[in-house]
Amino acid sequence: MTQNPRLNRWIEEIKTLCEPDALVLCDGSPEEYNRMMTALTDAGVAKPLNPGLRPNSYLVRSDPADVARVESRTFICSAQEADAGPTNHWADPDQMRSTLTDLFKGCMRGRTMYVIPFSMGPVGSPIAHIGVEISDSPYVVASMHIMTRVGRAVLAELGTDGAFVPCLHSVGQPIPDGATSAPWPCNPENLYVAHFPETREIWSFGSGYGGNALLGKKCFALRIASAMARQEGWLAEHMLILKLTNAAGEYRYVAGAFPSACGKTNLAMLVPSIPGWTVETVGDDICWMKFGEDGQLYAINPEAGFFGVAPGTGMDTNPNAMAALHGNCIFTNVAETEDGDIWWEGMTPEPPARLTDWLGNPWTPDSGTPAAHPNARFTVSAAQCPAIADEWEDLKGVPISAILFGGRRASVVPLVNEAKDWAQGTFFGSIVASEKTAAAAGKIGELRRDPMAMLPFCGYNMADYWQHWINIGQTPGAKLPKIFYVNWFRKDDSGGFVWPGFGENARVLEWVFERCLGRAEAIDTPIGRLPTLTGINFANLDLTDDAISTLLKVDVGGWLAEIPLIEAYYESFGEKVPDALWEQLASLKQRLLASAEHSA
Ligand code: GTP
Ligand code: SPV
Ligand code: MN
Repeated sequence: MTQNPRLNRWIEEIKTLCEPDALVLCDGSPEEYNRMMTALTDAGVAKPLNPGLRPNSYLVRSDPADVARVESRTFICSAQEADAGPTNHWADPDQMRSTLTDLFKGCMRGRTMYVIPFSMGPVGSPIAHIGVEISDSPYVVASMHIMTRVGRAVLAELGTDGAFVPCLHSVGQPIPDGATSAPWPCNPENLYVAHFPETREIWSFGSGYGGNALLGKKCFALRIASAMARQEGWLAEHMLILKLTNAAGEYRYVAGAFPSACGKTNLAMLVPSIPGWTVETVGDDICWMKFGEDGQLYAINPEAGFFGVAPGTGMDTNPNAMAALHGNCIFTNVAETEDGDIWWEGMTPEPPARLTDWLGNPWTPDSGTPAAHPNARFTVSAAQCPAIADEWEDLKGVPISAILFGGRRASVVPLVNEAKDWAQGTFFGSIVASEKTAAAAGKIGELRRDPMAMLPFCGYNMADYWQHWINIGQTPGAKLPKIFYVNWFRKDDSGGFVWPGFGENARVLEWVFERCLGRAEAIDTPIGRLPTLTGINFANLDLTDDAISTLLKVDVGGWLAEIPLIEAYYESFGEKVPDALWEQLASLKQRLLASAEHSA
């Protein structure tokens, strides 16, 4: 059915295993997208929104048991358990294959099997890679249309012998003879999101939502790609990519890793509060970087759309996202207004008087429950974002000058801290901790280490990944980006955010930019290089001197209290932790102790 014999054999094999009623090779056309949305509407799971308010857009309500990534059911199936490492769930590849083969047997009965050829990255880019997802979910097909490049151009690029990552997906709910499908079929009791990094395969069963089901995203572009990148000497990261231009027209590209629901989309689309400066978007979630001939790291956004957190997105926080959402969108698990439009917490300052909530129940501001699920998401083509950079689909990628690491930290971590070199920057990335969000199932607010924002997404042993970062820094001829550790989420004693965030983050970006061009001052401190108290433009911000000193202070006691926690964390990885990181930790401790003694 295609020109690629390996692909044809795989399609035949899966068809025999899953026993679908019909098979469709997806062409990525608008007609195909419309067929999917019509099927979802007929099934009662999608609802067309008011075309006068939100043209060609749909509200989808998932099963309430299928609303986020499920990390506890996500597996790395490497031959050796040590290659998955202590932060991943490991399963023996043969055993997992046998478990999954049993589950997939006949799982598409009564359904159509869609074969979705997709490119992660602009078709033909030397940084891009191809995958093929087989899925029995029309929601997945439609979402993949928006989130990736699907169709004939991809098959042409694949040719007769091109490489692709096979991504097998089923919602895991065959339809018995004569019965009709559940509106949102899923099988949470038998959920598996399984990765085979050595053979570069993905098998996902039982969920239709987000990262569990759109396999090009976290499964391929991060877990499998990170393992590919290690072998091939490049980086696959959970990072936004933005283009920052100053009032004089000088520009630089910045990448930034923040854990799920910690501000990547917002930073990528930021409207700077500093006159004359602009931010343009290259990517909002994933970044693939390879060395160019000039020794710089060139980045592409492997995705073609945004699957963004809806709650908190409003005209005051992210007007570019709001403008992008004018039409042609899928909204999942948001609330519905009386006139057939959408709403979520933070979209407007005042909630509407009456809504239908994400579960389909009547809702008023007194209901005491969220109207939209906290992990409600919008799916929209990147091209619709008014801030999208002209070069976002450049085949050669964009050269990265700075990398930011960050997370939600109520205390200790200052607003911005520059690493003196790549090794210290890698150390910064390795110790990132963040409060858990609704993007994954589980307890919200708990502080956990999330190195490089890759904790749930690294397809191999995290300590080997750190070594890979160290190795990248030792590449001969490399012109490496500067690395910064930022924190927008510092809280005061009453629990409010000290830093206004959002558009005001441009003030930190300005300092980063000037540091990259060698024009801003920094002070060497025990924890890294910090701006001087006047190094960041805090004008017209309404920040007290107290707040500024909280944001920029070196909390020696707080850091000293972290040291044993970091030591214990590193120890949990055993021998594999790079010596370079242990050295970073030891010298940090020494500098902190010296500083504590000095001020005592
Ligand atoms: P994923 O798509 O899950 O990877 O998330 P993301 O990193 O793209 O997160 P996103 O930008 O969607 O932000 C998630 C939440 O954080 C939203 O509710 C935002 O309103 C909030 N947020 C983003 N930036 C800031 C900021 O600078 N300050 C504060 N206080 N909140 C922010
Ligand atoms: C994340 O959780 O980091 C996301 C959403 O970007 S999902 O695609 O569900 O992984
Ligand atoms: Mn993400």
